[in-house]
Amino acid sequence: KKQQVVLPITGMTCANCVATVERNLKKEKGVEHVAVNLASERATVIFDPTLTRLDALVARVERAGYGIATGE
Ligand code: 9UX
Repeated sequence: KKQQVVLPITGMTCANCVATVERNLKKEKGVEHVAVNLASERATVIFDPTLTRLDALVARVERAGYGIATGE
């Protein structure tokens, strides 16, 4: 069963930022679809939970230089 998460991303200010976040999330094994929206500052990710997990997706975003918003 596929799993979908919506990650609130911080630090994205331009279209290149969006592309960077997308590219890095797509590198993760098991990631099947990524849609990053600049206006809403959210990344929607569909992935196979037998191949990866939320922590790994968060780590990808952080390693790319962006953050995950908390407590919104
Ligand atoms: Mo353009 Mo996005 O310099 O960091 S890539 S703002």
